[in-house]
Amino acid sequence: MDGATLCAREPIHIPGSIQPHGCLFALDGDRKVVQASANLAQWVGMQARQVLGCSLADWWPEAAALLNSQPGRCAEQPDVLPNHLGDLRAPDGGALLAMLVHTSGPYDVVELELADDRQRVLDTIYPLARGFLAQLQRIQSVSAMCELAVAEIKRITGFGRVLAYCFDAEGHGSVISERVDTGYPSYAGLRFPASDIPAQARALYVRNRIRVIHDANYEPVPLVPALPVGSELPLDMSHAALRSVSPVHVKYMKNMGTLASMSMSIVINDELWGLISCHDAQARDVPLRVRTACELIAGMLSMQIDARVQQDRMAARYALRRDIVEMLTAMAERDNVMAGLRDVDTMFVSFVRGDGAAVVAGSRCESYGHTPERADILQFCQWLQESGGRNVFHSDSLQRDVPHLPRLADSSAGVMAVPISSLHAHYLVWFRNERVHEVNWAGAPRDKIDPQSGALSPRNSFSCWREIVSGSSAPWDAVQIEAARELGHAVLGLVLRKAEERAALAA
Ligand code: BLA
Repeated sequence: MDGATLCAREPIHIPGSIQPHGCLFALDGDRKVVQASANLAQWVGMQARQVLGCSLADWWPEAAALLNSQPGRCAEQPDVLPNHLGDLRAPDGGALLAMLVHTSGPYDVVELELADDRQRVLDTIYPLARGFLAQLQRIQSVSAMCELAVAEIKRITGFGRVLAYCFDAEGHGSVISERVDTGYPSYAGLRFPASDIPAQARALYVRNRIRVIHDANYEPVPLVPALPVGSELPLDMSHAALRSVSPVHVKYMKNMGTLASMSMSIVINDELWGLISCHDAQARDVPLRVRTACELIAGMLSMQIDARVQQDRMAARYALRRDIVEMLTAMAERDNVMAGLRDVDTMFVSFVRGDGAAVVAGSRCESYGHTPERADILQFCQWLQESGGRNVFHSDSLQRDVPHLPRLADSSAGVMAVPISSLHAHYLVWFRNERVHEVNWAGAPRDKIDPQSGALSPRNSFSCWREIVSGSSAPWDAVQIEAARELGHAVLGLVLRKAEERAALAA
């Protein structure tokens, strides 16, 4: 099993414990306590064992009233994310506590932490959200949007390092903006390997969009009893704000010199596009109002990035369609596809950002720009035809994906081919040159196996480790692949129509 699979097996949603900066209890459908954190007494003056099996209304009527006062909370539409219902004093009259509630399976999960001053909440969050949104809307580029969000979050949280990073197709994350205090190493421009955040954690962060760890040296507080009363399954804590975090990740933080962290998800189209990550060398509290403000900022940022990405994609699609129409017109004016493309050869090559392109019809091949030898292109198309693929074929590494035709990779690194006949080996083919580039990793991205446990452990160093990537071209993006497919279909239609016209004339 590889390291990433191993990491993805850790059931981080059922740690059976919480971080100690608050307390938690779970209620069944009758509002009776079925499980509580062992530190309950410290927060509400009652031992976990004392309240188990008791109805909330009996031991803490104010909390039961607050829970009932929420018109939005109903069985049909449960709140799966912690919702701040309000503030109240503990039954023993202690500190003012903020009560957050969410639904997990058959349970209502109540979390309590120190409340914020209400007036400060109104004074800070609303002007901040309004100001941030106004500034955000004036910005065009995604990186400038991230810059703004990072600066704003740094200002309101005071974390020593705040950065935004976005994931690539393989799940590696590159730091696109960063603000750091002096004394912190900078991670700007570095790439963090996908294995730093295993798959189950990514899936969780799409739903649960903010996570805080006050102190990486914390002692987890167990839930009592280990399973909710009357259940054989552990409490699913996916959405609990106080959920105890994976020990592997705690080790990672410490290796990074981070004692406190907060991260917010940037979610686009239900996918984790990136994260804003905050670090501090010292343990620190993050009050509820600050968390809420940061969550809002990350939400607004996600929406604005989404809008920008969609607009860019539309513009790219529009430009490609314009080229398709022009190339089809040229082909329609000529007797055949080859002659038509000859008239628009520059556009044909640059259409999907190729360095060269070829049109192949059986044993004939015409090529433009930088391509392999024609004989090698023909051999490649023969292979495509024999392997029966009627779809777009694309690769950013010929040496990896087409190793049995090594002469292709000698002159080009990437290829995309689309069939233009349903019977014969007729193809449009684009080639891309090799792109040698440097990747600056935040520490060598090698799996590190713990010799004792056999488990993968986080790396110790995050300083720049340079890799020279060769043997591949720039990747073909989804809009380009789609456009090639469209052009292929349209040419196929055109060829058929011309054949029909010829048949009609001959008849
Ligand atoms: C979780 N790893 C995470 C999280 C981040 C990172 C942000 C989310 C938890 C949080 O909000 O703090 C990684 N942190 C980063 C990165 C940066 C950063 C990339 O600040 C960039 C600046 N981690 C490993 C290995 C494993 C691993 C080898 O390095 C697996 C064995 C696991 N990471 C791991 C797990 C979690 C995690 C299990 C989930 C933690 C949890 O939510 O319980």
